[in-house]
Amino acid sequence: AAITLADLQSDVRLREAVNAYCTQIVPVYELKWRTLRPDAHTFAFEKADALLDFARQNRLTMRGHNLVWYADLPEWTAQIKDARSAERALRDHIATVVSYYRDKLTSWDVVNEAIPEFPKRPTERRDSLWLSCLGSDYLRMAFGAAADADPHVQLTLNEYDIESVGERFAARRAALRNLVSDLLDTGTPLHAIGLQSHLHGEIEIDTDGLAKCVAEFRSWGLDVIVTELDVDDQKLPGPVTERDAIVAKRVNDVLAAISSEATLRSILTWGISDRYSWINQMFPRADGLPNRTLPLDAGFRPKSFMDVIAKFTREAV
Ligand code: 9MR
Repeated sequence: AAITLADLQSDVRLREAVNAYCTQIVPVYELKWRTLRPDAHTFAFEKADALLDFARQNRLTMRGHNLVWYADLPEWTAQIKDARSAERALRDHIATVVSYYRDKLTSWDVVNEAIPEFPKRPTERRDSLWLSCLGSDYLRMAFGAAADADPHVQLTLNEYDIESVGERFAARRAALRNLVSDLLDTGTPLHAIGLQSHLHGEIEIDTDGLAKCVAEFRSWGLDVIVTELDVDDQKLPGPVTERDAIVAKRVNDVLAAISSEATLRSILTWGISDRYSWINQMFPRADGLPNRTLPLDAGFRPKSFMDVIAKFTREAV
């Protein structure tokens, strides 16, 4: 599960739940630029280190999220305006952070969310500081720098809204496919595709489209992992039994589609308890009922979401 240090420190039930159910954690904030980089010269590893200590004390592994993203950059990065300073900042960040955690993390989201929200063409890349200063070369540069700094860690390209039925999702799959094939054609050290799987309760999973996409990535030698699973239930019916059943079905469908074509070696949910979910702030329900988006409810009781995860993790063993 993804966790934040603040929640972990303030709630013993969260610590217990992570210990009871998880084998792996990922920091929500603590490895992002905004936390790690108060200024251009400083690396503030304390919070991420505290999470790594927690992981090690409890025999959990930790993955890294993320090295390059269009969002959540500290204000000082607005001073980066040209190719030279962008390349210097990017290389400095990746070399320092990845070598600091060398052999300590299992996997890194090297680039997060690199395709546009609504791609008009598969060749389109998402607008960012990095794209505007460096063009799409920034992707190759980032993966290369990460591989130099830790030759053993799994290097991942992480993307959302790949999983569901509809034109936009199909266009996003096509754009992801284009980007991945581009990276591999140019010899980029890319090892895995992270499917975030922030699922939309009211939209079916495109099991065929997703399975095809996963099969293709596998045929190119890539692993496919689930990195941020949860289900936005904002638009689902209120009654809890009905709502939980739809949420569990979405989770089942996405995991079934992926594992029909790949061995799912890693499933991370974006939080573990409904008490701590970004969906509560971003997509609250109009009827005022609490969201039910994660494997445990707000009282840390397991829901059918957890049974589905258990089924797939058993199958993987
Ligand atoms: O859930 C995270 C939220 O609390 C943060 O404010 C936000 C910005 O750092 O990031 C959210 O996590 C996102 C993740 O980093 C990338 N994929 C989408 C996640 C949900 O928005």
